[in-house]
Amino acid sequence: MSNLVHSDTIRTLFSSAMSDMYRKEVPQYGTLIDLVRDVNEAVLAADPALKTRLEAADELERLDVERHGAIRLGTAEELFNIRRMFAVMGMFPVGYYDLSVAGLPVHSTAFRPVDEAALARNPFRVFTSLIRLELLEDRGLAEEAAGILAKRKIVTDRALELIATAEKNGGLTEEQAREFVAEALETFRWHSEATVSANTYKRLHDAHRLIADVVSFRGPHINHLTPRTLDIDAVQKGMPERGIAPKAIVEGPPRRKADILLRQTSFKALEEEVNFAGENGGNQGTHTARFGEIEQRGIALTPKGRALYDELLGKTRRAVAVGRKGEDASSYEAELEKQFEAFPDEFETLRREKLAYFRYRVAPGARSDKQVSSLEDLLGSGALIADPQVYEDFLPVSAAGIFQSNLGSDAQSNYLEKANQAAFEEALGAQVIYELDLYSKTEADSLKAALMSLGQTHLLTSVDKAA
Ligand code: OOG
Ligand code: NI
Repeated sequence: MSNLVHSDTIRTLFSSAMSDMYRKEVPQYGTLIDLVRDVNEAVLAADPALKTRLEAADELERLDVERHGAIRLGTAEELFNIRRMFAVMGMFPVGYYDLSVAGLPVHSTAFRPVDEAALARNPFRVFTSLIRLELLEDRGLAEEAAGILAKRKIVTDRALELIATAEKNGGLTEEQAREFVAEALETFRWHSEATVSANTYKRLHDAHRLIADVVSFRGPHINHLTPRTLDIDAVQKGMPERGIAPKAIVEGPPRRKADILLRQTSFKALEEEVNFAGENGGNQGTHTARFGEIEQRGIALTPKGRALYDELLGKTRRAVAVGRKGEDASSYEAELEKQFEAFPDEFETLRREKLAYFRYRVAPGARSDKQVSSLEDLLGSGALIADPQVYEDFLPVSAAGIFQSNLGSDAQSNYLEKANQAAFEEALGAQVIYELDLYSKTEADSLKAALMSLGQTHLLTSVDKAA
């Protein structure tokens, strides 16, 4: 059918509808968006070279619409249907994140676009966690929670019909797409009516706040929507001036010249009124679920680069632990800076040492003259350009820090891991994509295309040729 709209269009309709809804539900989100826009404009004005680089790499346009959100699901069936829903929007499960390492009874993936054109149009991502009732010690409570979850339906009947239509026809018409987006929004809306009594809520909450958040409501309310900033330290500093109190530390690597991976910080947004179910019309209480977050994205790292990152972060966390109330935040930051002196801070060095992923392109107007003897010659002469590839994914230790801080503590803790990717994929009904495969393929493909157009294919190694 030729009258089908592109999945990128559906994703953009959806992310902008989500943003409008979240702005209404969580007023501080609007304040944050304004602050981030101001900071990004100031950064670009002060750094024309950065602006030119982002423009040339096709990255500037997406910045304004770039958001990620997060949801927490209760059952395998929910995860299965959410995967099908996101597929209609061109979003696929990338990565497996085991958060049991931080004492959280969840494991997660991120639904996001995977191909380069789709990422450039709108890289909307949703960090999606599945609760793991099997990790609860209180088996009776785990069973009760499973019983409550079994009764709810988080995707509307009409949305399920439209998902089936999209699966059958390979997409949706414009009219169907609009209806689908409106129906999909229903899944992520906040519900102030709890499905459980105040007493049950308390027992779930005592077992783990996350369990109460997932089990007590009709649906998996979107719990934050995060804009991307070009200077997270400026936003962190600007937040208190606009009445927002951020968490104690910025998660991820320290501030650097050559940004790597992902830096994130968050704040508690709302304590919301909840009506609990029960006789006599139930009773009132409060629940904190929704928060705000910002992120700054840097270059994606190769396995070698990632191993170095993990090592330096591990050393930092073993040396200084930030306390529940953010104690020792400044010694943590000092330690982090010190440890990361061992991580090269020039894109050029990151590339030469194969610590990070790049995307190659031919410089405008560059011609292919005689054959050169190395890639370095082409880069040196300016005929070939290596742009950093943005890290499009998440970091488990950082995600755990964001979870913890919004569950009411800045304390850092390190537990034994209980990863179970097979069980996660069984629930998902699909395998997750290994994120690093995407970056390495982009790098190899772009290099091959650039060398072909420069007539320098003799420089391709056998590995590149096979890509
Ligand atoms: C998700 C927390 C993780 C991130 O950006 O790493 C996260 C959640 O609290 O549900 O948002
Ligand atoms: Ni987040």
